[in-house]
Amino acid sequence: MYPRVILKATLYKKSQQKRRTSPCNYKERYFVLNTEELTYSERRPGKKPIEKGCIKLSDITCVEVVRSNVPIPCEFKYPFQVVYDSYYLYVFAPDNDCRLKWVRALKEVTKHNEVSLYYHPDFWGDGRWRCCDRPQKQSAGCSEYFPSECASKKPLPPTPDPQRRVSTSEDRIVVALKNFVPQEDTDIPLHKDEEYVVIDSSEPNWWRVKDRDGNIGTVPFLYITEKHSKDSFKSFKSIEDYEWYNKDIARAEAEALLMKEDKEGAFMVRDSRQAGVYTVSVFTKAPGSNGEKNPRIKHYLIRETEKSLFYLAEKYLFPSIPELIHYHQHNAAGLITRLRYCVSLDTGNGPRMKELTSERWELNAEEITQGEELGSGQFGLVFKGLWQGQAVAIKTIREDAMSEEEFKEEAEIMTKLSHPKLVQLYGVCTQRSPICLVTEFLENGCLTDFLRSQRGQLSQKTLLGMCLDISEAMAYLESSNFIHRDLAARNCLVSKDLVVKVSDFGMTRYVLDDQYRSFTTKFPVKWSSPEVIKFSKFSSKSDVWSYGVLMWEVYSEGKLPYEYRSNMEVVESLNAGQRLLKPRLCPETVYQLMQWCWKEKPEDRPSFALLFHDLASLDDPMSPGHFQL
Ligand code: 4IP
Repeated sequence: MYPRVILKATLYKKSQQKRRTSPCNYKERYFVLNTEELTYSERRPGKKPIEKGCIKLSDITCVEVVRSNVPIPCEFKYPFQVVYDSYYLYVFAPDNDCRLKWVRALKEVTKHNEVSLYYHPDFWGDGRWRCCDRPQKQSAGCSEYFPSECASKKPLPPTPDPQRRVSTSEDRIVVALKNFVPQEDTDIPLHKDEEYVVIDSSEPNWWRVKDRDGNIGTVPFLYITEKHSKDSFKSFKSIEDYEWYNKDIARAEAEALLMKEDKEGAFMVRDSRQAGVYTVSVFTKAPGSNGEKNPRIKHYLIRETEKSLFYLAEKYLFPSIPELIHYHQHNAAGLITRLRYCVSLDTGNGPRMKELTSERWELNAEEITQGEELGSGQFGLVFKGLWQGQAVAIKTIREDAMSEEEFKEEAEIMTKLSHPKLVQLYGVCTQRSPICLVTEFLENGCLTDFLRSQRGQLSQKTLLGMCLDISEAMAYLESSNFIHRDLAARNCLVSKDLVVKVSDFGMTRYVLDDQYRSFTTKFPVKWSSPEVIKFSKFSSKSDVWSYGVLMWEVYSEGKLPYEYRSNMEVVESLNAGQRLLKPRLCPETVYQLMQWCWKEKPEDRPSFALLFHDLASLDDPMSPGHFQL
C-alpha cells in the first residue's frame, strides 16, 4: 500500500550545513508530508521535480515553531524546526496559519516516536544557541517539549473570581510597559500598566504569563517589568502608609513644598479642608488656558461616587485611592500632568523627593569608575570608564540638556533592547551629578571618524559588512517596534574587530535643545525623510530613509552628505525629486538599495529585514558570520 499524502506546499528551507564547509542558503522547496516521510524537492517549470531530501518520520524527535527576533533572509518569515537524527531542519512558511498547520500535522504523525524531552526554541547561529547561549550544537534543549498538540494546548480560563484578583501573595507579578498584539496562537495581548502573573520565565525573550481573566500565553520579555512589592497597593493597609500622603499639611504649606521642588509632576496627597476628603496637589510649568501664571500648583479634589468609587478630574473610577493614584502616576487622564514624583515632609531634613521604586536600570555610583575623556556627545562629555570589571562609556548629561523624567520612563525598555549589533545601554546613574548613562564601550569609536581615518584602505567586503551590521541591528529594532529617529554614521560605533554597532537609539526624544527640536540648525535634515521634515512623522520607514543616507556615508568613506548645501537647499532638491549621487566606490546593486530607501512614500521603501536579506545576498556566501542565522 502507498503512503497517504497528508500535506504538501511550497516552503523555504535553510540548508542544514551538515558539514563544516556546507554553504548557508535558503531555498524554495516543494514539501510533501505523507504517512511515512517528509520529502522536499526542487520544482522547475516544465521539468520533473528533483527530490533533494527525505526524512523518515520515525527519525523525527521534535517539531516546533522557532521563536526568534533574528531577521529572516528569505521571503517566508514563519519558521519551524524538524529535528531528526541530531540534525536541525529549519523550514519557513509564508504565514502563521500555514506554519501551525505543518507543525500540528508533523506533531501528530510523530507523537508516538521517542521524542526529545527538551528543545531549543530559537535558532542555532554564530556558534551558539540564541535561546540559551550554549555553544554546542548538540547540547540538550532549554525548554520543555510537548510532543502532541493537546499537551501544549492552552488550559481553559478559570472562572474569574468576583474580586478579579490576579494573584496570590506568593506570585511573581509583572506589569506591562507597553501594549502588545499577539502574533501567534500561543501569545496573549498585553495592556499597558496591567498586571500579569509569571508562569514560566525560563525562555529569555518570551515569558509565559497569566492575565487577570486566567488566560495563559507568551509575551515578549522586553514589554514587561517585574512589579516591586513596595509599589503594590495590595500590600498596604492604610493611606497613611503611602509616601505620597502628607497628613496635616495645609494648602499653603503644600504649595511651598512643591514650588521648592520645582519639578514637573511633583505631587502629594493631603487632607482637604472638608473633613474626610483628600486633595491631590501637583506642580506644573505647563501653560494654562486662562493665562494662569507659571509655574503653579494645581489642586484636585478626590471625589467619590455613590457607589464608593474614587475619581479625579475626569471620571476614571477606582475602588481605592491608592489605585487611583497608581493609575494617574502613569496617565494624566484629565490632569494637567501625570503624577511623576511624590514629595513628602520629612521632619528634620526638609522636603524630600522619593522615587516610587528602586528601578533596575539604576546603577550604583560606587561601582562606576570614571577614566579619560573620549569626547563630547549630544548631552554632554563622554568618558571611558569601568563598571563591574568591564570597560564602558560614561555619557554625562549636562544640566538642562535632557528631559530626564521622560527618559527614565523609557529607560527600562532601552536597557532591555539587546542585540550583538546594538550598543548596549547598561543603565543610568542618577545618584551622582551630572547624571550619566553607562553603555558598552567600543574601541574604534564613531563610524564617521573611523571611515575618514581609513580612507582608501577599506575593501568592498568591509564596506558591505558595515552596512550589513547596521541593517541587522535595525531589523532587530524594527521587529521590536522601536524607532531610532537619528540613524547616521555619527551614531554608530566600531568595535576592535570592525563590527559596527548602532548607538543612541531613541535618544533624540529627550533632547531639550530647541535648535535640535525645532528643525533649525541642529536638526539632522540631511538624514531625514520628507514626512519627517514636513510633519515630524517618525516610523521605521523614516529610519530606512536615514539608513540609505548612512549607506551613502559608508561608501563615501565618511563624507558629509550634500556637502556644500544648506538644509534649505537640500529640502528644495528633495522636493524636486533629486537624490544623493552614487559614491565612486559604491557598486550599482548597492546604489539601487539606497535609492529604494529614498522613495518618496514610506510604504514604497523596503523593511530592514528585506534590506538585510538583499545585502546578505550580495555578500560572499562562503564568508563566515554575516550569513549565519
Ligand atoms: C546545498 O547548498 C543546498 O542548500 C542543500 O539543500 C543542502 O542540503 C546542502 O547542505 C547545501 O550544501 P548548494 O545548493 O549551494 O550546494 P537542497 O538539497 O534543498 O538544495 P540539505 O541537507 O540542507 O537538504 P549540506 O549540509 O547537506 O551540504
